[in-house]
Amino acid sequence: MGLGDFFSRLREGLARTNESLVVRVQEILATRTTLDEATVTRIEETLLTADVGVTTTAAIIDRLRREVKEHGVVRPEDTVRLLREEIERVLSGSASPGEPGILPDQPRPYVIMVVGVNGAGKTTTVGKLAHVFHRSGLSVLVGAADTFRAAANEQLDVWANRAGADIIRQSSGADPASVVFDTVSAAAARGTDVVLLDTAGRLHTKAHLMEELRKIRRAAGKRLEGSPHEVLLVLDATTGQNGLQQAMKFGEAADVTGLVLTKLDGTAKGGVVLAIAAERKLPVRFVGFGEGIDDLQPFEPHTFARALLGMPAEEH
Ligand SMILES: Nc1nc2c(ncn2[C@@H]2O[C@H](COP(=O)(O)OP(=O)(O)OP(=O)(O)O)[C@@H](O)[C@H]2O)c(=O)[nH]1
Ligand SMILES: [Mg+2]
Repeated sequence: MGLGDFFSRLREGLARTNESLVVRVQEILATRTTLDEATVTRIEETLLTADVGVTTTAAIIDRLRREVKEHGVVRPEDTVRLLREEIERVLSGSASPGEPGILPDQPRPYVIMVVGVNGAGKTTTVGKLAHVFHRSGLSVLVGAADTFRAAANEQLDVWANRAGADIIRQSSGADPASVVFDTVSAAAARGTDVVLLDTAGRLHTKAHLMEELRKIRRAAGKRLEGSPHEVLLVLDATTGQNGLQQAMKFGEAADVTGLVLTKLDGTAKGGVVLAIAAERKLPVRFVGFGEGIDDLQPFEPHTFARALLGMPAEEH
């Protein structure tokens, strides 16, 4: 797939949010010639409905009011431009520096552990990530450290196969820390570039499950000092703001280094990305927007903003 195709897929994935957000704002503006107070209030409601969040909505609305005050009349097309600028500004605060997908100067093997609540999309994300790395010419080893669910191994096997990655697994019920140790050992022995560790879904309110996660983490560090180099928290965007807040608590309990937002295609509330970005607690590393292997991309604020707003890909 070329870059243009990737952009189209992202934009397609974000179509429902675009409809609930940008298209609605455009509809509101279509019948007006100036931006009056009633219109600003309707735009505010639209942003809140798309789960953009109170902080970000307030920032956007403040900006609109300031423009009206300073320049008197604000034309509808300028409103959409202001909206885009504000969205980009908020998103760029949450991007991680560098090129997230490619990892040129990182230690080898580069170990990434994937965590999150039940059903968030962890295993799917591991499969898609394996594909992203494999596609960029890196060797990938996947560790099946979800030994809790009986079918977990088979599901991960299918994804590893699709992505062209090898997998290390033990029987279901085995100690996940031991799978992690085995996987990192095998990767070190084989000279593998990237290790992806899938873990079982869990709730942060269950202390023993959080302790297990720390133990899994230590097992990687014991075999390879400094690893895991990243712990990615997978968040299901369809759970809306409250769900995400809960899951963020998980992040605090588990030494998470970055976020993956999944299922952005399944929701009209993709504005949650803005809400999460505004908090600036953890960088958004990847976004998932479908069940296919190509439906994951490194998070890049400018591109994401354009896709969210339904704009065409930029010409280079
Ligand atoms: N539409 C859509 N579905 C997704 C996406 N990511 C994952 N899913 C679906 O969400 C469901 C759960 O995904 P899994 O990857 O199994 O989630 P998990 O976090 O590994 O689940 P547990 O291991 O049981 O905690 C599956 O049906 C996936 O196909 C996405 O970006 N978009
Ligand atoms: Mg899973």
